[in-house]
Amino acid sequence: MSDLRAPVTAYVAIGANLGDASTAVLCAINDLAELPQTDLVAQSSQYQTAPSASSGPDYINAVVEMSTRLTAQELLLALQQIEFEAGRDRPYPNAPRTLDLDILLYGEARIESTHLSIPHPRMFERAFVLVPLAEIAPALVTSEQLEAVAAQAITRLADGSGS
Ligand code: PH2
Ligand code: MG
Ligand code: MG
Repeated sequence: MSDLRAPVTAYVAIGANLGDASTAVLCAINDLAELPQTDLVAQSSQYQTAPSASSGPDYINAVVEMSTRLTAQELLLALQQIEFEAGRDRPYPNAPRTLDLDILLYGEARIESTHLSIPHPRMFERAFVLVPLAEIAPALVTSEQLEAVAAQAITRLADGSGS
């Protein structure tokens, strides 16, 4: 008998604002696509965004949709490993970072544990999450929610390498 869990649709936010942030986001998407028991379903464009309650250069942000048989906890550990391999340092909350990977949604799950809150508690306050999420999953974001973050600076970057 198979003990495979059913696949779950998860959305992950990607952010970086140190070093070559655009390449870091692309590499992270490749790493996410290679996670075990996981398929990458969709990826948003990259967006340049002003730091929000953070500092340093502008961020590059994106959101991906994945179909995964990993549990939320397993997915969290996998994301932390990718962040670690990208040189992520955590000197203080919201410090500039080489790579940040946050689970926004994991199926219909509602999780409140020490290390994991799903849905992400601040996702609806942030244009850098809602705009790329709306690009790949328009049914998940209302026009009122987008309107509420419309004052936040965000620019969609052209596809491709930009060279
Ligand atoms: N992430 C934060 C805090 N502030 N600002 C932008 N523009 N993009 C981010 O990814 C971001 C942020 C905490 O994770
Ligand atoms: Mg974050
Ligand atoms: Mg994070």
